[in-house]
Amino acid sequence: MKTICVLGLGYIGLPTAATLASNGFKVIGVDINEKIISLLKNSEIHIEEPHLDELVKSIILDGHFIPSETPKKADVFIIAVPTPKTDDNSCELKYVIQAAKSIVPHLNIGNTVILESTVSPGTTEEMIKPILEESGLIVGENIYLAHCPERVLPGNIIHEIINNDRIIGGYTEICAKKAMEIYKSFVKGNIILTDLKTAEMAKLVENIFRDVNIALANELVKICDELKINAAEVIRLANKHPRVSILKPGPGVGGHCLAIDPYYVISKTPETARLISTAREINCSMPEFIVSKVMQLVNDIETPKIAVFGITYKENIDDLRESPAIEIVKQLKEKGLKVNIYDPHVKIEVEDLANIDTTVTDSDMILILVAHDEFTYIDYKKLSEKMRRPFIFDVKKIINKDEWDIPVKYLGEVF
Ligand code: SAJ
Repeated sequence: MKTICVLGLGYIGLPTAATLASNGFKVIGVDINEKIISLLKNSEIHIEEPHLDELVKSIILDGHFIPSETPKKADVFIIAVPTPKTDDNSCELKYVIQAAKSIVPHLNIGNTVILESTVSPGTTEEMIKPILEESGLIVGENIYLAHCPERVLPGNIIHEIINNDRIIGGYTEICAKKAMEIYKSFVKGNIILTDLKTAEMAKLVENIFRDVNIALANELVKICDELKINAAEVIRLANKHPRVSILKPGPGVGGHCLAIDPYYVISKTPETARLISTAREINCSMPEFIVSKVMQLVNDIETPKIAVFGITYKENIDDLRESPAIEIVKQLKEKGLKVNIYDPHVKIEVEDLANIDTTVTDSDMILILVAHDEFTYIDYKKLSEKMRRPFIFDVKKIINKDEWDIPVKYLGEVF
């Protein structure tokens, strides 16, 4: 049985480790965060992701998954640590470098090292290869190096990790093939081999595509607002064309991928990446736009009280990274509004976000910023009886306004 050491047990590393362990590998799951390791030793996990907890419980029980604070000898090393954005908008490599250095003492002839973390084009060869070669082994000759970018959608990771196509970039063709041997044990989609830089760039481009297209939808909302046209209806009608598919406008773009990855291309080619850069600006301006609409809706109230529904960066997860809802709450508070938040997915010790009644009581507006499933099951009529002035601003368009005898506005409507 091959041993795989997975470094980084976050949103990508843990599901990857769990999937490998349930597909016949012995997996050593490494994380520098002691809390994560001690939770795992008790068969508990630190993130919310559908079906992940059952999977982790079963692999710990059958002995295929061993949580550890340090790397151990293995046949394959997979690095899946965060690559956040630095203050100057380039790719922070310190965790990747730290992870690569930590495996050097454990490397042996024949080992394969795979980087899954998202990085700027050129990083795997320029930064990771020299670190691995500090072991005295030579990449492409007696150890193998590949980049296999993750492409799973948070909230649907366990399904996508198996069913999505995978791109594998190798330092050499043999490096790519060595990495493919691992992924083909569980990937049902196609596995496409290429070189390192192309794989790095393809990953970034996937998220750029989405960010740019969301920016178009968001800009249309602003344009239609100026022209007094219903943007939601315009998008619905335009999408009836067989080759048009405009994405959904919203409060902005959050998460650790779409809101960050474009900068890794912009920082490398700032003069050229103009569309990508403008898309970022448009998406980053959406919280301010939403706040201006809220202000317009409550301008007749002295100290408006807003009940914000949803603070995560998107629906049905607990991830707060780069969440536009956080920025909206901050800006509303700066304008002197009272804001309470209801989010059944988030547990913050200092604030109770799980109490819908306290959030809504005496409020003047329910502001829906995230499309959590729970928000579609609520009896809004009953809930509105607790409000000072019943009104819903549904930015994500998740409730049916005809169902409730309360004023409801959607983002994109004329108001
Ligand atoms: N959003 C909109 N309008 C839309 C779609 C999304 O405003 O029509 C917003 C969401 O509310 C959220 C943000 O965009 O704030 C990002 O959400 P998402 O669901 O589009 O994507 P992520 O960031 O959760 O995951 C993306 C995925 N990439 C693509 O779909 C191209 C995922 O497959 C990647 O693995 C992930 O980035 C990553 O880690 O790179």
